[in-house]
Order: sequence, then structure tokens, then C-alpha cells
Amino acid sequence: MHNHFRITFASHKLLTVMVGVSLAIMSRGICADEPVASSRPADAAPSDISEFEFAGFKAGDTRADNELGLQLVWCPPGTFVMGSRPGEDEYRTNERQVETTLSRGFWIGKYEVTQQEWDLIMESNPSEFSPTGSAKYKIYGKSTDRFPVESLLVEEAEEFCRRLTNREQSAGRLPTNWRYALPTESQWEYACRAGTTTATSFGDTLSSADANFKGFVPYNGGKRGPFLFRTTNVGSYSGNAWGIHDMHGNVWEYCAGWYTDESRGGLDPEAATHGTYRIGKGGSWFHDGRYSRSAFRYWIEPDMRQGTVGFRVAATATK
Ligand SMILES: [Ca+2]
Repeated sequence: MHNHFRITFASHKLLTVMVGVSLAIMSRGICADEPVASSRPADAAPSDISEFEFAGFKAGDTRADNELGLQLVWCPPGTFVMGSRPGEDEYRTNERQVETTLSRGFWIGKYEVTQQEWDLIMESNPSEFSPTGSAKYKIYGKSTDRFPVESLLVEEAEEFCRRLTNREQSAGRLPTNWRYALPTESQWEYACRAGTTTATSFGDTLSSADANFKGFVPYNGGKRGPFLFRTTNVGSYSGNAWGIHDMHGNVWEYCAGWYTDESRGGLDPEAATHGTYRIGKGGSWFHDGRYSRSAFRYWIEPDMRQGTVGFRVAATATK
């Protein structure tokens, strides 16, 4: 017992010394930082993140240090072929292949934007599959916090991105020349393919074991599977090679700009600024598997709210 007391006492003395040293180090640190802090403009964010700190390094890197804890996946710069290969089952004429180079890496949502994330920024929930939505009977007893937000207009998705950009830049967590926005169609397909050239990121067939779509109409010989008749929690199915989920199925995803008859290729293609229809990619819980092909291009009436359409964000450097 006596020995035990001595050891404990010795430990206490050691701890006291360690705390003292730590406080001394911390106080030196605070002093050293003071001149830097006081030289900052009064309206500057406390610690603006640099572009170097914010950018990712390799495909599949992740970060979630934003107000929403929204998970982002890094898509590095690269060249890929957008569109469907000749002879791809269910090929459409508006999917002609175009070589596309994205000279800057970007972040994309690991998941579709959820109802909870939407509510935190927009203070609303337009979703059909929500406790107060028109299809509430289909989700009775379930939490839909992690279901994708849907039944929104593309302008509202853009407003969500604007608000998120402003909030993150004010907090110093987003470099001033970066912004959250809808992915361009080329960014979306690049992220969806994640290096694959097959019809889907899972291969040349698709079963509803791999994605939420109308399971009794699988794609190109895929196995028949369940048909949920509704959206479901994001991330319920496996991700692609870069760890991005639900690029096939659950909800269609708005892309930036307007639908064009031909895909836009080349170097850093920009979204069309005028058009008749909006763009959706990836298929939905309601549609056949063929619409979930990486190359499929859906045109969406701009003023329609649909329980099959949602979105995910991208974070991109502006020029
Ligand atoms: Ca989707």
C-alpha cells in the first residue's frame, strides 16, 4: 500500500510538470500568433482555407468539413470519353461519344443531397417521400432524413448551392475562388464512370441489387430484383470505384445549365446557358434499368416538380 502511494505521488508530480510545460508551449503559441491575427482585415473569416489545403489529391479522397457534414469525393483532373460506346445496348443518338478533358479537379457529393441537408439550408422540404409529402403513405413509420430531397426545381437546387457557398466562404472553409454548384453534365458523367468505359460503373448489365430502379426491368440481362416503388436512404447500395453512391438510380440528378442535343466535349466544356429543357442523369427509382446507364441523358421540363428528380453538389474552382 505504501509503495502504491509513493508511485501515485511520483506520477502526480510528473503530471504537474508535464501540464506546466504544455501550458508554457501553448502560451508561446498564442503569443506568436497574435501579430498575424491582428493584421487581418476586420471582416475576414477567422482562418480562410487555402486552395492548396482544400483541393484533394487522388481519386476517391474525401472530406466533410462543412456545416452540413456533407461528404465530398475528389475527382482528379483527367480525360475521358463521354457518351455510349458503339453497340451499347439501348444506345441513343444523343449519346454520341466525345473526348472530354477536365483540367481541374473537383469535389462531388458522395451522395445525393438529403432531405435533412436541404432543410438545414432552405428551411423547407418539398419531397413527395417525406412525412408531410404526397406519398407519405409509402414511407409511413420511416425517417426520411437520409432520403434524397426531390420534387424541387433546378433554380431551387442552384439557390441551395449559392447559400452553401456563401455560408462556407463566410466560415473560411471554402476558398474564395471555389463554389458549390450543380455539376456540369461532363463532371457528372466523369464522376459516375470513375474510370470505367462500360454502360454502367458496375459493368454492362444492371440489377436492382446494385441500384434503386424498377427492378423487374433490369438492364441488358442483369438479374431481376426488388422494386421499392419509392426513394430510399442514400448510400444503401455499393459505391462506384471512387466511392460515389447512387449515381445509378434513386433519383435523377440535375446538372448545370440546359439540355443540348449533342454532348459537349473538348476542354472544360461549359454548360449551355439557354435551352428548352433541363438535364437529368442516372435514372430513378421509378424507371427501367436502361435509363440508369452512365451515358443516358434525360431532358426535364423546367417548371415541373417530380418525385423522381433530385441532385448532388459539386465544388469547383472558378476561373
Ligand atoms: Ca441518383
